Amino acid sequence: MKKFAFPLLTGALFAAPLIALNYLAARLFDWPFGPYALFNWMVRVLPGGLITFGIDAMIDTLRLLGFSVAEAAKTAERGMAVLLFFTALTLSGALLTLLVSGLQSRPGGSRRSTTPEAARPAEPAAPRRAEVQSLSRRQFLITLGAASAVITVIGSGVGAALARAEQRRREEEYLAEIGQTNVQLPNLNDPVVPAPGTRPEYTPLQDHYKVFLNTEPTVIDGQNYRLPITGLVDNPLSLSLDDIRSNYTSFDQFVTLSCISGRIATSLISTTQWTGVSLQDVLADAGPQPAAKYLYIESGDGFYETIPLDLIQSDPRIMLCYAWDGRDLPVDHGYPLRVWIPDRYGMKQPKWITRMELISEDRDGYWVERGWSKTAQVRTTSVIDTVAVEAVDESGPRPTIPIGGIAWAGDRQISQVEVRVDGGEWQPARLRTPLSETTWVVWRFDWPFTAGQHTFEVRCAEGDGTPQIEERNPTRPDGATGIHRVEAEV
Ligand SMILES: Nc1nc2c(c(=O)[nH]1)N[C@H]1C(S)=C(S)[C@@H](COP(=O)(O)O)O[C@H]1N2
Ligand SMILES: [Mo]
Repeated sequence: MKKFAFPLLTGALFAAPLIALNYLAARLFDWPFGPYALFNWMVRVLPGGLITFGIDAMIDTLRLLGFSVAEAAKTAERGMAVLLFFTALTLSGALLTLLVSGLQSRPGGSRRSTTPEAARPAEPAAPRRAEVQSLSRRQFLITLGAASAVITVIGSGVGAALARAEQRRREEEYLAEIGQTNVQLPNLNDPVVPAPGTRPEYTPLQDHYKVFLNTEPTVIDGQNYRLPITGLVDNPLSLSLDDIRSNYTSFDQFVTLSCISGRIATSLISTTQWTGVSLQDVLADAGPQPAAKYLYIESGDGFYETIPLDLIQSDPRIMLCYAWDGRDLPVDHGYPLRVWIPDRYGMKQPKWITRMELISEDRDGYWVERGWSKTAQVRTTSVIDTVAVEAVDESGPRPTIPIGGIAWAGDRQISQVEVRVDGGEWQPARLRTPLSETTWVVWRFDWPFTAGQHTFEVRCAEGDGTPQIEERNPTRPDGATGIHRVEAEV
């Protein structure tokens, strides 16, 4: 056993800096990275059953260790590739060392000691051959170890710094792509970078979808604006825009809004930041009477809706909103005031509000009267935005094609997104930390691809694990359900 320690150590001390230098060169000059190349090649030539077994074993181990599989799988795969390559290099190095030292200690090498000079009495202080060898071996190992450590640390350190710089560049690119915003996005450092072609996570304001009854948006004069709050209240109010902005605590909320009339993968869905005050605070000032059970809201364009008072009083997030994306509400989106109710489709959320009245009897809203859902609760959905065939990613052990999109469950959050190719196994996608608990989640799946024509499907589960409804349902009356499917040629 001891016989192999020296060659193995020598092999390892050569292997580590070689891999580090290779990593650096891969970052600097786009060289292939040996560990990934080897891994990739093995995956291709080894029998499929063995690969599946290996991947399953890895996933089971990750689960056992309590890792999120989707997040950790790629890191584990990379680690395995490096370890494998390191082992292979170390063994090759050890073999080479054995061969070289074998050559040096061949009998021919020591025959000289039988020449006449050697017949002289041995100098007593001369160390025996084995000692010389172990001394110089130790010297050799120390020197090699030091050099190896220095090169490994510097090579992998600089390589990692370059990789981080690349990540930062991508972030900046991402910010440039989503356009100008006054708003600080909380998740710019998220490691899950959207697949190229994924819609912007934060919708540029001018691209936010628009829906209104009339042919033109309604224009309201904000300067002379007053919001009357009347009906079953002790203290009827008439609030100016300034009253609302300065007399109540305002807050911001990243919000995804969608129209109930959108089909699966609709473009009638967008995300921006909403600013306003809690509707329950404002109503408290009006002093609702015990008989008051509903809030009736009327808009400048003839639209109207009713919200149960107990819903408003139980959910402080329900917002009387005066700003989007850090500026006054755009005219198209309801200037000067609109309402936000979490987890409801847009049809329950009036824009261009002109008056509010507390009433005792329920009254159906504009679209409810026309056959749409009474509650209009958001139905969980997931969408494939892109199969980025032009963006093959060779930075990992196996070349992959990024697939990406969004998933949204109103305010119920998304715990899992899965992708399936050609009706095969459902595989977990990685989830980007969303802007808030009420926005869509951007997901990404790096697919180790095969060429040809393929079908891609996506499904998701809510925060508590409830799966999205896979069965197809039309938009009317409750909102569409079903699995989004796309075809792509790779
Ligand atoms: N006053 C008024 N509010 C309204 C509507 C409307 O036509 N008039 N449309 C509703 C519907 S159906 C939707 S989907 C959302 C759309 O809001 P957006 O145009 O700001 O995206 O507004 C809702 N609020
Ligand atoms: Mo809508």
